[in-house]
Amino acid sequence: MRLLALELRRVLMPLVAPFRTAFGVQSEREALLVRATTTEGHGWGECVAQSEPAYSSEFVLGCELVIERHLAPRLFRRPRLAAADVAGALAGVSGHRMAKAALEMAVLDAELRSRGVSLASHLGGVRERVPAGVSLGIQGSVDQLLQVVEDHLERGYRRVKLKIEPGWDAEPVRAVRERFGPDLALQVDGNGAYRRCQADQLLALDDLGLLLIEQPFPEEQVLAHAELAREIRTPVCLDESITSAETADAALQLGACRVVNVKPGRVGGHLEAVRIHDLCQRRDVPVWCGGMLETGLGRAANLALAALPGFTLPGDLSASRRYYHRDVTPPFELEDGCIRVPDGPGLGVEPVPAILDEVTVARRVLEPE
Ligand code: OSB
Ligand code: MG
Repeated sequence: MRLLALELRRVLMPLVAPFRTAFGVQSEREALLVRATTTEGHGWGECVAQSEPAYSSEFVLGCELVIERHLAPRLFRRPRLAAADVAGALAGVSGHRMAKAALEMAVLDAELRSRGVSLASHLGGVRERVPAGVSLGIQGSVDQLLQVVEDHLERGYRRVKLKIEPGWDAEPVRAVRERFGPDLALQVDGNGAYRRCQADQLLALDDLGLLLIEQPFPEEQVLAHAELAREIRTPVCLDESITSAETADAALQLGACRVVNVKPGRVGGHLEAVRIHDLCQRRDVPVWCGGMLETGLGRAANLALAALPGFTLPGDLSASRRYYHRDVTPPFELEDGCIRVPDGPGLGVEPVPAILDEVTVARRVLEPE
């Protein structure tokens, strides 16, 4: 097929509650949605970059610019384009994986819709429903945290992830463990906020029965994670540091992690995410699907990925209402602590036009020269 146009929509959606991590507080989600028009029909992509380059170096306006100036022209130039060619066509641009992933997702959706194949079956999914985990931000007090955890357990979430930072770690996490008991599937995420010399604060978490500790040190400190992994019994999991199948392979060889958080946007797309799944499966390394507060479009694509057999831990895949009062797609809901994997062609979901228009703050259409 041939790419005829790319529509970029910047959307702004209020979050149900502010989300605080070690790198900042967010009360709304700014996101970039991409609609690809091709000779075979259209498809949707979502860019997971946030407003600020804090979680990673990419950010929404930067993604718009790199798509317009550097990525879109490379795709328009191709007389024939399949989703499997997108990464290669964009390889001359270094980095910018979240922007690239959004384009690949849109082309892949278009291709699969036209063939009547669901993304889950295309990627190799084997599950119809996946267990839902919830990622809970840093709270104002331990009491508030206990309340928020309780609310989500009542809704049926199967696993809880707590955001931590120096000063908000052993005490709140211990309080949650004591209140909800040893059977609660509990893990923590440091978002790179710890220095190597603060390893003692991480070791203080080691007797709390955590499933894993996610990315305590900054993105580039892979060796620091390998050193910690030798000192701590709790499995170390990497998020920010895993930017490709290549870096995942290296991190595993270095012993920097025993579990991998796979986020398609961070690694340049769903096809690269499947390669990470495959290499981890060959080594018996559990993977789980991370989240970036996606709208229903990105959520649909993440659910498809999480349906693969190596995703043996619950992901940061929550119901739409955990994030948004009104999602751009029909809302994803919890059913007995699980979310159903869409089985329609492509993503299996589409934005509701009226809602999409309401949350759109900027829109432009890119076309071949
Ligand atoms: O580190 O996993 C993270 C959200 C935005 C940026 C980074 C992260 C997160 C989350 C939320 O933890 C996951 C979700 O529910 O989408
Ligand atoms: Mg994380």
